[in-house]
Parts: sequence; structure tokens; C-alpha cells
Amino acid sequence: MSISFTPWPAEFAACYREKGYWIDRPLTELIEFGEPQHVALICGERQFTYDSLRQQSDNLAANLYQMGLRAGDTAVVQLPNVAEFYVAFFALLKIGVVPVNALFNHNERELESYTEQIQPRIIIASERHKLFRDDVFYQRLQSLAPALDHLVLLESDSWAQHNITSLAHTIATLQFHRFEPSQAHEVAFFQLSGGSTGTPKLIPRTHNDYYFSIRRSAEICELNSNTRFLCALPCAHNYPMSSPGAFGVFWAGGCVVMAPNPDALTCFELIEKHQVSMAALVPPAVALWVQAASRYQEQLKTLTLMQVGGAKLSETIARRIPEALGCQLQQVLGMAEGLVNYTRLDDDLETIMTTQGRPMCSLDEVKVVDSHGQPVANGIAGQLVTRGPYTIRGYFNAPEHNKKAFDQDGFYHSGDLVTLNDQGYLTVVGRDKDQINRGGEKIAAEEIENLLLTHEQIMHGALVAMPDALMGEKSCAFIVPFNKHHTLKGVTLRKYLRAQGVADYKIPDHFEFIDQLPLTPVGKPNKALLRAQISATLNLESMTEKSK
Ligand code: J2J
Repeated sequence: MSISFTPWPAEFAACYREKGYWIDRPLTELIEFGEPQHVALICGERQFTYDSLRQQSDNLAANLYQMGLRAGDTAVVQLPNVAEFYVAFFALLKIGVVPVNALFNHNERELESYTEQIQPRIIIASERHKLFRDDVFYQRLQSLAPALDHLVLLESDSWAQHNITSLAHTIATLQFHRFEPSQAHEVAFFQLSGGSTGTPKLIPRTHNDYYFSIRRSAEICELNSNTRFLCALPCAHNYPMSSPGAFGVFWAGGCVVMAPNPDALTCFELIEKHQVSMAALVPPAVALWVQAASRYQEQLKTLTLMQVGGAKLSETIARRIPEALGCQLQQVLGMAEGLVNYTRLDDDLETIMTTQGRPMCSLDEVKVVDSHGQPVANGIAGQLVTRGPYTIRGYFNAPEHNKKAFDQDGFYHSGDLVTLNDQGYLTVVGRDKDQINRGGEKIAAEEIENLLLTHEQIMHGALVAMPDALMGEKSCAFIVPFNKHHTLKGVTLRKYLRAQGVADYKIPDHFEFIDQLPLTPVGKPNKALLRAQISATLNLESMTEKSK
């Protein structure tokens, strides 16, 4: 059975096919073109040729099939930045199993939510994550998804054997099977939404739409078999996966070098050791690279392209990148829902430094609209709304939310406030969604507010962004306790949230205790005011700090 999703209207689908954007081929094809003996993937001391990447994902696919997994089944995968992430992804798709790839820093709550939503038959995870050091959490997931009957763990058999399969062992065991991925117009896998609601939304991506977005991205970034891409961001994120990311590099027959994290010195060593030519980072990481680079220029000699996206890059840092890192900058404004914008490699310097690029395809329809949905003039800020050949028409199983996030014409309302210039380039100027962008990591305010409200001493809670020199934004929770003589403290609330099993990056960086929440005329928490308030407090603090 295939996964249900909101399809593109037939006339749009026909047009995307006619243009050659949708080619009705499965995503598994991405690893089929590389030269057999060319290195596709480097992970620590291990190197995988295209031949071995294909063979290992074949083995795993056949073994998963033997274990009883079938087309239309779903999987929750949570792996760190390791080669097995890709092996597992292609293996699952080869037999038509539809995965959602959780981020490695996701925790109980996120994994439970994905499990409830997609009802997986298999979890592929790693004992390096505290949740999978024993089988307590797996059993909890089983209680949420009755069909869940397989746990496959990355680091073989370190604990109780029953029903647990070792990923390494399964990959290495030769098996033959004829593969049948799902149809190209069907859902291939789920991507994760940054979200602005209480429950994390899932994004159904079809083979056709995702494959197009990867091919077009690879073209724009001029990838070829000599490209050596450093995957330093979490490999499951849409950006290092597809813009053009590891998948674009596989399609072009190049090589992906895995980094455990974006730490500058770790990455510089990898760049030198493996002659990396291109990397993708978020703004806080690139700022640290720029700071550290002066003493390591020798190591960065092979780097020619640095992509920056996920959050707004300050113009000051942007301008320092070419000289500090000795390479070209490319800005990327993307979203897991679809639309990706790039500055082009041959754009003039001003465009590269001051915009977040333009859509990658001529059939990306992009409008900048005011609060009534009316297009505004170029140069005026408004909300970015879009539809196109690789932008979804609806979240998975979320009819109510879809009514708000998509309009009647199928445009996705991104919640990003942007300006459009006469050349069609977008500049992000703000946000009209209840989300905090913590250096590229997205936090849905409502999710954390709902959790805070379960605390017996809390009457109201509002999570807002506060400025931060390195991260761009951090999160601040304004708390109204029931009792004026409350005993609440930041540290206890942090502990409380951690105990609820929420990912660490979502835990508020700062707490402010107040008597009442300021309200807007319609009676909602006035978050603009709260943001202004916390900015003013921080300013004052930094001024007193300086004057000491
Ligand atoms: C400002 N805000 C940005 C940018 C994303 C490529 C690159 C990034 C993502 C991503 C992605 C921004 N300047 N350059 O999926 O394929 C904010 C916007 C956007 C949201 C999407 C890709 N680049 N953003 O970040 O789904 O608010 O995807 O709507 O995680 O990040 O977040 P996400």
C-alpha cells in the first residue's frame, strides 16, 4: 500500500513531466551512476567505492526483505553522521519502505511523535544515542506502534540479543533479491518540518519531486565526479542531503566526506586530508570557521565553495568568507517543504553578499504577499509563498494545519518575511511564524509552550527569540507562575523539560518570570513586545557589563 499525500493537480504534474523535471525514476538511481571503483563515501578510516555502496545497500535491502519488510511499510531511522545512514536510506527505498530520518539530537518526544504518526515496522538506530542503550525505549515505541517488530542497531550486538539485528552484520551479509522501489510519483520518504505547531509535522517527498530538486541543485552548483563534499551538518537534514548535499554529489559521481560535526578544527583536518572542495554550513558554524581559519589556511587550499544557509547570514560575516576561507560563498535559502534558492556561482559579489539567492527553477512560482495575500511591490517586505515542481502541497496527515499552511491555489505559506529585487533575488528580513531559528535549528514555540504548561506552577508561558551574537537567535521563555511567591528557577524548568524527553536544542536558553503576559488587541500573547523586552534587557545587561 502506498502512503497517502496531497498530490499535485494533474495539469501541474503533466507540465513538470513535459519539461523533463519529473522523470519517473526512483531516488535509488542516485547512486547508480558513479564509476564502480571511484570513492563515493569516506567515513573515518573507512572508504566506500560506488561499487561497495551499491552492494552494501543491496545486501541490506535483501536482508530487510528477508526479515519481512515490504513495500508500503515505514521506518524510523536515527543515525549519527555515519556512512550507514546512506546505506540504510537506499536499502529501504530499494524495497519500497518509506523512512523518516530523525535528527541524531532528537529525543523521546520527537521519536515518539514520528512513531505515532507513521506507525513504523522497523527502527534503525544507534547505541551511541542514550535512548537505545537498552530496550526500554524501543518497547515504549512498540506500545505506540503495534506493527513495530524490528530494531536494527548500528553498533552490533552489545546488549540483549532478542529481536535486535546488527546493522553492520546485515549490511555485510550477501543476499540477492529483485528490488522494487515505490512508484516515482509516490512518497519515497518523509522529511522533517521545522514547524510552528505543537506536534512536529512530516513532509512527504516523492521520488519525482526530490530527484528533480537534487539534479537541479547539482547543476547549479556545478558538481562533477571531482567534487569532494564535506557533510558536517546533521546528515538527515534536508540541506546537506539535497541542496545539493550528499545526494547531489552521489548523482554527480563525486565523493562525500563525513564529519562528525561542524567543529572548525575537526573539519579543517578532514578538508586537508581528503582534499575537500565544497562544504555546507549554517551561519554560526561558518562564523567560527572564519575566526579560526587564519592559522589554518594551508589546510583549506582545496576548498572552492562554501555554502551557507538554514538561517540568515549577516552581511559582515558574508563579506569575510571569501578571504578568510579562500573560497567562494554561495547563499542558500531552502526549506524541507521544497523551494530552494541559490545565489549563482557567476553572480556579482553584491548579489552574493546581500541576498539569499533566487529559486532554482523557472517553474518555481514565488510571490511576496501582504497580510491579505496581495502581492507587494519589489523591495517591500512580505511573506514568501510558493508552489512548484518540488514544493509539497500538504503535510502528512494534517488536514487542519494544511488549511492554514497552504492556500486554495496550492501555494505554501512559508512564514518567511522577504523582499524580492528586480532580478528575482530574495532577501530574508524576518519571520511571520511562531518559530525560533537557533542558528539553523528550528524550534516550534507552541511545542515548548505546551510542555511548560504541564508544569503545576505555570499559568502561562510564551517562547520567543532573543538576539545572540553567535547563534543569531536563542530562545527565551517568559513564564507567568500561578503564585507570585513561586519557587521556579530556570535550572529547575530546564530539568523539567529535559525529563519530558525534548531535544536539547529546544530547551529555552533563558527564562524570564513575569506577572502577566502582554496581549495583542485580539487577546493573544504579544510576542513582538516580549521580543523587544528581552532584547532591551540584554542590551542593558551588555551595556552595564561594558561599563564595569
Ligand atoms: C534565512 N533563513 C533561512 C537563509 C533557511 C537548504 C538550506 C536550508 C534549508 C533549511 C533547507 C535560510 N536565510 N539562507 O531545507 O534544502 C529558514 C527559513 C526557512 C526555514 C526552513 C535546504 N535558509 N532559512 O533550513 O526546513 O525560515 O530547511 O523557511 O530546516 O529556514 O528550514 P528547514
